[in-house]
Amino acid sequence: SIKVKQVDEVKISKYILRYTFQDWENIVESDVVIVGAGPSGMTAAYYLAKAGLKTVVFERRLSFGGGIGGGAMLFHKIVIESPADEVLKEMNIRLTKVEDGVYIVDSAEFMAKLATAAIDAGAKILHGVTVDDVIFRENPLRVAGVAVEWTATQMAGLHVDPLFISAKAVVDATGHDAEVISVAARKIPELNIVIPGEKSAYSEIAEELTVENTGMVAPGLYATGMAVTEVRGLPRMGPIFGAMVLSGKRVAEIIIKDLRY
Ligand code: 48F
Repeated sequence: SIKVKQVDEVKISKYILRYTFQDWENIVESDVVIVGAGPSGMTAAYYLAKAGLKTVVFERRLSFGGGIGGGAMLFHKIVIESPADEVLKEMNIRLTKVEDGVYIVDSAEFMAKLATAAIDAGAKILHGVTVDDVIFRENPLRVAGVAVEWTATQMAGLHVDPLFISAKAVVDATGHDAEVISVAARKIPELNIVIPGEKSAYSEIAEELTVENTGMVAPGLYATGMAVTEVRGLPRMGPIFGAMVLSGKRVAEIIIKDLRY
């Protein structure tokens, strides 16, 4: 018979609490906070962590991948175009070539391996946590971190104050709603952030425009992925994901440069 190590309930609880709080104490002072574990956020996390930056991803849900899992109308294939295939190949994600520079990928493999790549590079991904505000500082005016709350607390509508996490860079990778940039625009008018909102689909041009417009929105605050289309008034592109990956890579490169890392 298999001898299974016996661990009592008290020990189980103590180990979980001890190591959880060790992580949280470390995370409260991060280099980079990424909000959202979708394709753009996890790609950014991969490159930032790989460069040695202390990177944490807060994800509202209990899953990885954001819009990857839903694919297009729940179909489990996603289109990727060059040069994003190079990033996926680096993560051992298998691609099927459908024409020159155009590939098909399985959504489950894309989600799982992208998350694995980010975690293996050293990024911390925490689930069930919602970012509902930012921290700011004056002289110079900048975003200096985020406020976090349990998603469950928010859903229950309980009156609970958040915890604060400091960061040298905050990345809005929340997708179509650009939630973090929206709250900063509303609550810190001095940042002069104007959000025109996303346009209807025009896939051919939307991909490149999204990557090109990726970057800083205000000091300390960056946009990647569909948050870029919302904040810059660009068209959407639907279930082609090359720009999400390339935008994640680009925001990481910009932050690495800005932090002179
Ligand atoms: O929506 P999502 O996948 O964003 P993305 O990286 O990619 C967009 C594509 O999936 C697709 C598309 C491409 O053509 O149109 O929509 O821009 O991932 C965003 C993640 O952020 C989480 C959300 O649950 C999702 O997993 N999220 C959103 N708001 C918050 C958040 C928040 N306030 N706090 C924490 N997580």
